[in-house]
Amino acid sequence: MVFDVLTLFPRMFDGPFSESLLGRSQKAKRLDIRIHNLRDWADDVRHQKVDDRPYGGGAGMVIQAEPVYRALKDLGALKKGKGRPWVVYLSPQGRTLTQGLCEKISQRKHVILICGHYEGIDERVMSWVDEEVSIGDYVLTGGEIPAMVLVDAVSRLVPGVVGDPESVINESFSSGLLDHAHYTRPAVWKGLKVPAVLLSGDHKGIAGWRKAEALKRTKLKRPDILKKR
Ligand code: 4HQ
Repeated sequence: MVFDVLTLFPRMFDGPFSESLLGRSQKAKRLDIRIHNLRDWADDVRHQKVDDRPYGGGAGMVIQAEPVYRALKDLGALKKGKGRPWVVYLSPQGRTLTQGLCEKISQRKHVILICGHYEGIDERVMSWVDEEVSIGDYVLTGGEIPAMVLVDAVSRLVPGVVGDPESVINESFSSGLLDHAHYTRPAVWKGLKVPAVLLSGDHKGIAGWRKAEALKRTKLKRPDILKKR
């Protein structure tokens, strides 16, 4: 899967994408995450200015339409038909990112993410945007962290990124329930015991306990999820 990220702050992505599963999967060519500096498409190559004051006045700056348009054009988003990348703009006005939406996006081969900063981008580029996505109802300083969240959650659904496909299947939300509790050695820690069934080797018993546990937790912590199901 290919992600092209358009941002004014490319260095913000250095850490999160170079470590762990995402780092490894890029080396293994399962993922190609390309970070682009929007300033490379600036009108004014010398000063690389890509923002300006908002028409009508008010606080902050607005990212101009032209650099975003040029970037989208170079990345193949303006052509029509199959093979055209899916263009996502991260903003609080978007559809809330859920596991379901991540699954839908993970079906795409090529996704372009536009990270807004300051007050956002000139509304006129919205005609090239396929989908606006929000990571939740709070205001961030820019779309970079939302883009990282989306790339992370979508990437782990790409075959091979998570080594054992079982861990993707048994995950919170995939089943419509929260995950069950987990324990590891030692079997007794500060007097606290691991539930006996998990040490029993009884696979049916363990599966039953986990299912019941997941249901109990979901009822207790996220009754809203159960209602939706
Ligand atoms: N921002 N989910 C404002 C967000 C956000 C969110 C990104 C701040 C866009 C212009 N994006 N910029 N929440 O708060 O996606």
